[in-house]
Amino acid sequence: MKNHIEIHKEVQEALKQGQAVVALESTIIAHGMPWPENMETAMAVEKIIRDKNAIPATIAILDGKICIGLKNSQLEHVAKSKDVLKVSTREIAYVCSSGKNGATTVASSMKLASLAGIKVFVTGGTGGVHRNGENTMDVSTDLTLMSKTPVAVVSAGVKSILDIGLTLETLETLGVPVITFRSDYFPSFYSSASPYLSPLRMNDTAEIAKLIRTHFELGMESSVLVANPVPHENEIPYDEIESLIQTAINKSQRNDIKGKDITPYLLKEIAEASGGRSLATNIALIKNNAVLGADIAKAMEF
Ligand code: PSU
Ligand code: MN
Repeated sequence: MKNHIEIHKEVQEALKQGQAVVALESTIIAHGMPWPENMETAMAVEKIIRDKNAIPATIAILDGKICIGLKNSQLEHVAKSKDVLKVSTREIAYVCSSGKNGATTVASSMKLASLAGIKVFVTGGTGGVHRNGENTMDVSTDLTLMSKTPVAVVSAGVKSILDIGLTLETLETLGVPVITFRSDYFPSFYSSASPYLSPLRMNDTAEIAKLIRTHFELGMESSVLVANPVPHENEIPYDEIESLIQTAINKSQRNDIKGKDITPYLLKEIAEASGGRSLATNIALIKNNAVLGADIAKAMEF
């Protein structure tokens, strides 16, 4: 396995010392946001984590090598180049064996973070069960990996391009604890709430860190999902974003967009239709998640 993975020196050192490390995905950079906002955000998120005295480890595959922790030049390649494939778990071996470049999703980042020994992972939003998923069977591998990867995930919930209710049901089936930070309702990415109650609510990071620690000490194989509502001042009200989402889904069906292309397609359509407003919200919530993720990772140090 060592032949395929390169852990950045700083990340390696932190893991050895038991210092807090926060893993980050790269699909959000390569396929979730446009240049140059993607690069600026990726760097800002790393800085937020460093300022909290934790070490960021952005994950990507470059020239077939799995990189845990990126140099700025590598980050820039992921953000700028057109040759960076979207890599979920099933594409990892292909991209490695063919020496290609890939940006990792929540699923593949979790898997690789776990191989490196990292316990906390921060993203914007996770994948889930798509609307009409009970017929199309479009269910993100993110959920499968959450069922069998002991890495905590901090996200702003799931977008309503997904079926939030079915996603929460599936997380229950898969045995994944779901905690919402300081809210009774599970957040819906652009909005701080959704119509769905969160299975658990916790108000402080030490309490969350203790639950995660206990979950892993008991040998549970699943993840813990920590949902962090976008700050009120940055949110887009549920009803407002809903019509844009519906228009984007209809357009994706007319254009016969399928499989792994659906999520990036919808994100791009919604960003354009909202005149960049959804992008600003996206950036704000990722930063907000980085703060919480770093706080949790720090609280797990001791
Ligand atoms: N949701 C977002 N932004 C994203 C993604 C999801 O709000 O950028 C990305 C993440 O990398 C996630 C992936 O893991 O999309 C899920 O893709 P799919 O639905 O094809 O499994
Ligand atoms: Mn899918």
